[in-house]
Amino acid sequence: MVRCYIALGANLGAANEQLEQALAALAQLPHSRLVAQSQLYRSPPMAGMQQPDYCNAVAALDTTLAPLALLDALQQIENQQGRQRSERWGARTLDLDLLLYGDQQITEPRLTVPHYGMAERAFVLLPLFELAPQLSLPNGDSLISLLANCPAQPLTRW
Ligand code: A4P
Ligand code: MG
Repeated sequence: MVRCYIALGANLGAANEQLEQALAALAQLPHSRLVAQSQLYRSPPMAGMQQPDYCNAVAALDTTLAPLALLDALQQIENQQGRQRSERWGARTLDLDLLLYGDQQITEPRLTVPHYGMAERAFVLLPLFELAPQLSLPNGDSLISLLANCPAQPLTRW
């Protein structure tokens, strides 16, 4: 089993219900075990986009699925929950990003791990810290140092 961390985000419809439904789907994934889930947080959209607030959370998943098989499974959950891919960073019913896959660094056309944006995103780092305060990235950066250097963002409990 490999310990993975998945970021969940949604800002359309009942965003918290989208996240709860996605967490239930993660718990049903084959060859996997949902280990923990953070609280749900509310955060304004990045870069001042004119969109509704996001509901964000992070889940810890142990899995024997290979990285691309896990990505397929995450995209299937997104699609089942009505994700329409239109503009980049557009409002979305559900976004599932694979943050970490054990201590692997992955660079494939479809998959970059660690997720490229995580170090700048308090709405990712804080829920991750809730689950794994001692965590370090494959490059050795500690989560706590990333949090200390992350741009401040308003983040509240959902
Ligand atoms: N892909 C590559 N690496 C990964 C990975 N580690 N995890 C590829 C997931 N996917 C990965 O993603 C585009 C492609 O990235 C996928 O086909 C996959 O092969 P996407 O989900 O279709 O597109 P996207 O989500 O619109 O783009 P992107 O770059 O993933 O957006 P972000 O960076 O996820 O940002 N503000 C707040 N407050 N909270 C948010 O959650 N989210 C976004 C989306 C913007 N603003 C936000 C939030
Ligand atoms: Mg995404």
